[in-house]
Amino acid sequence: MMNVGARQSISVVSEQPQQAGPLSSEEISFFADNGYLVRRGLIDRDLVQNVIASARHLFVRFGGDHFARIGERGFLENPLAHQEMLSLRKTHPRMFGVIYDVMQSMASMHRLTTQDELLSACGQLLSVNRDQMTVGNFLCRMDAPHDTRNNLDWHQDVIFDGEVADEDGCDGLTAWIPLMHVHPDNGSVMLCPGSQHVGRIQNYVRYKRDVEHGSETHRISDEIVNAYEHVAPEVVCGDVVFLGLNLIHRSGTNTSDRIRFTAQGRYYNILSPHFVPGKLHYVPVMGT
Ligand SMILES: O=C(O)CCC(=O)C(=O)O
Ligand SMILES: [Fe+2]
Repeated sequence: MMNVGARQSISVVSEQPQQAGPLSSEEISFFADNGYLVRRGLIDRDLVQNVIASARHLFVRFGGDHFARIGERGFLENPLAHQEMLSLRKTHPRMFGVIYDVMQSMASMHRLTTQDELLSACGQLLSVNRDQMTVGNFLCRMDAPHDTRNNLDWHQDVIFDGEVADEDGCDGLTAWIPLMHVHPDNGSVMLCPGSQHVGRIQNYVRYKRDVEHGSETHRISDEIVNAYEHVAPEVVCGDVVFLGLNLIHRSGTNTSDRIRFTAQGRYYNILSPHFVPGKLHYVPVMGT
């Protein structure tokens, strides 16, 4: 762990060895104490590649044939792919939004977030059998450089409207999966270790940004957030960061010239007294 210094002592978690097999009891206790856990090399990289291939197919289908000239292999490492995606986002923000929305229900996203090793690890962290969990809110984020429309300020995942399957947050978690190298310069997710112990925060501000194509964001008072160390995990494809639903965290700032691609799944323990039964909904985003 390297301390990059700041009033709030931001620590970059990197340089950990890859681990294999089930989570150890130390890892499970670390998650219980800190509200997060970085697991190296758990995610099948081929499944990550399939998600990236899906994104490329959607850009070809809805963004234009010129995307077909950019090869599938190394798509996210190709500066041209990022230039073209950013140009589409600028010139056709609605189409970029459609691609963003459809990405969420691509079959490859479901496979990524329901792979065996991941479900087993989630089951270990939630103390349930992997067949006793729901998974939903599959999310593939595409965070543009210097974005102020869609980045998320300090929040708890338990608070999201219409997505809450756990009214308390203590029996659910988010698996946050980088689809590329994510580091402080392109927006490592920022975490407040131990903040999950406070439980669901009450005086929480949620607001819709007053900008076109902006999404809702959240705010938790500085007083609460600054009581904690801030940790920014540096991760590569194959890694996963588990976040308890009550953990306070926020998007990092992407100061690179590329879109940051990440994925998430949210897992809930159906045996929990806090579990809220619900169903997922298909909402058309084009041609209606
Ligand atoms: O990846 C990020 O920037 C954080 C996103 C996040 O916390 C969320 O989507 O709930
Ligand atoms: Fe979040």
